[in-house]
Amino acid sequence: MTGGVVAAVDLGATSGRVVLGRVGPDRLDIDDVHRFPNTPVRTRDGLHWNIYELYRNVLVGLRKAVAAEPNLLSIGIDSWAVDYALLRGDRLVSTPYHYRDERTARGVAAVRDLLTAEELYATNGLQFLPFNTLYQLTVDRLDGLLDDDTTMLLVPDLIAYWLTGARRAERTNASTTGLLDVTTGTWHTPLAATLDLPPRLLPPLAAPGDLVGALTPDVAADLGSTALPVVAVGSHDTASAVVAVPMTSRDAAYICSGTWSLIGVETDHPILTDQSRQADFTNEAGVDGRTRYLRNRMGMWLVNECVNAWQRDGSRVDLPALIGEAVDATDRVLFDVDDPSLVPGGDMPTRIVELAPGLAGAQRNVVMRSILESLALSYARTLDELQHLTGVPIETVHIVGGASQNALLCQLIADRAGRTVLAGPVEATATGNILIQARAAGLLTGTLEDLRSLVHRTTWPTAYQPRRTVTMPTGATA
Ligand code: LFR
Repeated sequence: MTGGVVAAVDLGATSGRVVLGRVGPDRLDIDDVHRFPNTPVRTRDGLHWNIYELYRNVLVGLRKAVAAEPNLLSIGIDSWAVDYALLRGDRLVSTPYHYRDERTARGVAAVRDLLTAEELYATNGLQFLPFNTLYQLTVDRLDGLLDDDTTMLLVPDLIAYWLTGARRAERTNASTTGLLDVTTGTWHTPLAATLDLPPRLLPPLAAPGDLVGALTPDVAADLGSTALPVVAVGSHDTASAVVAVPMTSRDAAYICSGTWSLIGVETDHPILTDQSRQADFTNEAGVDGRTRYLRNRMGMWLVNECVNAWQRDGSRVDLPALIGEAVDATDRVLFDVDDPSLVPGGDMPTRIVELAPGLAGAQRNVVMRSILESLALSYARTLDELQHLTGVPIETVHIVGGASQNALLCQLIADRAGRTVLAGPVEATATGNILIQARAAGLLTGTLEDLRSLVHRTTWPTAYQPRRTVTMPTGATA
């Protein structure tokens, strides 16, 4: 086969999209067919994803995809990680909570009573993130929600189940639950037993490229399609994004930017040293058995939450214009962008001022410049740590996703990291999703390096060279 079309469903924390990927040995074109907001909802029991609205939009998007491309070959689904629904039979008994919901603190405390941080890291290789699935499931267990008939489905697996009736746990996303054995890539049953999680809670695993199932007759009729296959991709959005990072060597690092920035390298094996655990680096499962050795850092959440807060004040905020004004801002105050106080939603500008009192009463362009400089500083430090922990001399840093279009941030990262930054593609996650489907359909062959070479040949990353040695401005607080 020389060319064909697949559909990717990509759900991000603030928006979702359904895109068509037209792929051939020298072709990789992506067309949006449907974009929609992802707006969480707070109810009396906490902060939830609006999962039915997301699914409704997935169907709208797939209908448009089928109408535009009657010869569609397959569908692949990815989303943010860790969050899940609980089912008994076909019935949803708990809709997915948002990982920013406060309830996870109880789960963290309960897990700590059962296992030390050392034991957990040796088992699952994950950095400590209070919202990892095992903490959330522990809250469910304490609340009496889990019995022997309960199944957990992560968000992309839930969508795939609704489309096909097949219950699988795609491996890259399953690795973010904290319940996967980091060395074998299979469910760690003794760990689940220690946490008192029922044995049938975790569905059978699937690997990227595996067939999940065909659309049920009802869904196919609704979409106006044949019984199209749903194919497992790197269903963790970061896993798909890493597939599409146009790295040409193993000593390149990546920054996958969205609400979070995931900063890391790809390795053949997990790194489980004590030093790595203390530095809080994670070993998430990548596509083709690779390891995504990375750290979560603050991403565009800070910028977006500031814009939301300013808009709540009634003013119109033109973000590109504001970033343009930030280029000329000479004042800035550095602060710790990774401070846990910045993780929940709410009044972001006030919380930033608490960390950076020098920003009290500052113009918005100064706030924006301070955020971008502080993000760049955090990323530069993380890249140095990454180099130290892996022993890999990192010379090039690829930035993909939303922030790859923010020229000021890309330049600041190059300056502070003293490394070349290559920016793009912006739609890395959807691209990675498409590439794995295309390989499964036989449109492409080869290793991840071969797939990345196609990304390299068809997209043109923008290069940013470090400009000078950066000195800390006076009044810097970090
Ligand atoms: C990025 C991401 C991160 C994960 C966070 C929460 O979208 O998937 O990789 O740590 O969201 O799920």
